[in-house]
Amino acid sequence: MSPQRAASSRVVCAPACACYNPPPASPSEPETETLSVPSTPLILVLNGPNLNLLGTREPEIYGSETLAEIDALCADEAGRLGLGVDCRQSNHEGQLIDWIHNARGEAQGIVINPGGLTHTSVSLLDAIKAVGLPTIEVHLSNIHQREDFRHTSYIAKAALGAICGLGSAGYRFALQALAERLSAGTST
Ligand code: CA2
Repeated sequence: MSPQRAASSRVVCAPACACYNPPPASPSEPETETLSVPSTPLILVLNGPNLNLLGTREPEIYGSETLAEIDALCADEAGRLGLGVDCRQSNHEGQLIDWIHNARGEAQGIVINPGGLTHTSVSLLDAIKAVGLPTIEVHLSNIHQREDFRHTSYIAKAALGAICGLGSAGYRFALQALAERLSAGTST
């Protein structure tokens, strides 16, 4: 397993469903009616550089939860909302960009805490714009109450919205916002 893959966990929480999807009829059989099983919308939850260190330092800024605990919170909330989540973290800009590209056709939305790349990365912004998926930016801390260089977000230019300063609850609220948007039938 590569180091990047080790930082990824895919949790797909399918809602209970009573639909029956029979196997395809053989050519000799008369055509039968097929009831399709609705697929579970998948949300890619991305965390950027240094967020793997959560829970080890600076709890007064970022809280005391670990990233594994935040991933578990996302999986729980997604299950409650009838969504699946694919939670990934990388310290590498290119890896995050590749995951965003791969989300096209696979995921229906993105929740991203880009870490420090928020304030520097035009390339991450371009990737989010390129895939056109509804994206919500999350920050654990209130970036507007911190140093001036944290007040600018490149990602905000492409994001549907941003949540900051609410700690790990921000990820829950982001999933709720995407669920509401998807159920309203809006895909971007
Ligand atoms: O508040 C946030 O979520 C941030 O995205 C976190 C980034 C920071 O650069 C952004 O301005 C705001 C940094 C994450 C670093 O996380 C650490 C956690 C524990 C120990 C050290 C770093």
